[in-house]
Amino acid sequence: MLLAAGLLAASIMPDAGAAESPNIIVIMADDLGYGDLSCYGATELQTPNIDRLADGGLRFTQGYCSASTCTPTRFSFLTGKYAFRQPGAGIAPPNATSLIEPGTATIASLLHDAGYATGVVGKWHLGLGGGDAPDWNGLLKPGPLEIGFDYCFLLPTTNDRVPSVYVENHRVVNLDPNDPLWVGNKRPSPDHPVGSDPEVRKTLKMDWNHGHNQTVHNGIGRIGFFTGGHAARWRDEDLADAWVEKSNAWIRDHKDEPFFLFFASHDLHVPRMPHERFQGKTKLGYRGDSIVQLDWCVGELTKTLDQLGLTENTLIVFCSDNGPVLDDGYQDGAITKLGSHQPSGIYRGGKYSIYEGGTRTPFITCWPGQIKPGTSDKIVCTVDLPASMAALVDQPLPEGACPDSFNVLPALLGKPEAEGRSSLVQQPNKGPTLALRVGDWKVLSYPDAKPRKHLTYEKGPGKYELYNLAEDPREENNLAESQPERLKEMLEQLEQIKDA
Ligand code: NG6
Ligand code: CA
Repeated sequence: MLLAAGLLAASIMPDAGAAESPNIIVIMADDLGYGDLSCYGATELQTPNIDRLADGGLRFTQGYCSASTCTPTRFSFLTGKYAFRQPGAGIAPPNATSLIEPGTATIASLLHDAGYATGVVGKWHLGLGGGDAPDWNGLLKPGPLEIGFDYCFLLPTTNDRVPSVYVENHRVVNLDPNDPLWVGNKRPSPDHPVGSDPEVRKTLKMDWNHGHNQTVHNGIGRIGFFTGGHAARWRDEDLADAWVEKSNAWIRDHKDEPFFLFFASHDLHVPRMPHERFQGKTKLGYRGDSIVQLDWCVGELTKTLDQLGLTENTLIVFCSDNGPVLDDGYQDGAITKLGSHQPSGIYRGGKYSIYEGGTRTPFITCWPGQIKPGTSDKIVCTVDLPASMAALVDQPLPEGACPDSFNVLPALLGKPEAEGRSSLVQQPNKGPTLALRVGDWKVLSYPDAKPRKHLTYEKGPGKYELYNLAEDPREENNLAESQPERLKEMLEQLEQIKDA
């Protein structure tokens, strides 16, 4: 199967006469579910800028991210390798070091080798630096710059994990050497403000529900402890503005050469604390307001492309890193204000889940003049972007690179002859639980399922579940017992992929 993907890469190119070396922007949302956008059926809020991409491009109904949490999806999106193959590719903790080895072929290195300027702005969450922990006061190396990006401006971990600072290229931005930054696992002093302290808790701007009771910064408890670095600290409310400002400046700097921008929004990951101007914009509380903020970001990027005359020569891919979650540890009204909104659309499960809601997420491609507007039911996944973008720019994949990335470029461009992926492995946060989708069928395998308390890491009635997604898109009718032959066949295929 991998071989077949390689052959496809060589044989199917976009139309001759298509703009050569188009700019490429991948916009990845955080925790955005299938039903969270008005172009995917949401009625309780409006996302006009993202809808415009969908109206002018291709809206996928079977577009996936490869895992139902962040780090594994981002790992796979960059490397074209399923995260279950990579030890330590679960949700990265605050002091995680670089997960992707320098020299690994990534979507960025492939495009860089094809002559592109390459930048990443926003959430990283793939570890920084080497050794035991990132050198927060020194050089944060290796990182994006060692795997193909020329420029980075980052939220190093997540917005709920410390440290709450920006990183630009190899350094924390605005760090005062007289106020060094310390990040660790233990409360650094008895008077250090932590969310678990009942007195401190009374003063919080947003209270926590579970976890998120360690260092308090900007009135919000976080995961992990940090001190120092005061001049370098951001406000949650300003993150989206920072991503837009840095991205637009970088696009302007590179307007005369082909560029690849990975715009990695933190929206709508917890703590959902959108800028004051978006607070209260929806009836759905800060979760809805964060979606509107994300939509604003998309509008600002497309406005810049328009101003620079780059719209026709830019392919935009819009996607998410995992499905939706309502209570992810803060009391932000996501549940109480939900009303009739359906974050996963009709699908079962969401973030952390192996069911469709965990990984079937909004997926839109837009390239005016090249992609005929419409919808597509082809199966495509974020893990396919390295091989597909390499094919777009005619950049050969090095031997063994991006092993799980299929060239689905024709599907991404809506070509009539296009086929999507023939199979797809879906992953919750960590293995060994995995699902395999082949055609309309999906098998779920739980070799050592350990249901966890607050996570929707559901365990099926048995060790295996089998669904026909065409007939049963909500995964309610487990056919594992009634279709033993098919179950066996698909489990064997999953084992083959795991061993490949
Ligand atoms: C969990 C956090 C959750 C979120 C998630 C990572 C708690 C209780 N839960 O451990 O809030 O941060 O990790 O999300 O702390 S992800 O989208 O980056 O994968
Ligand atoms: Ca996420």
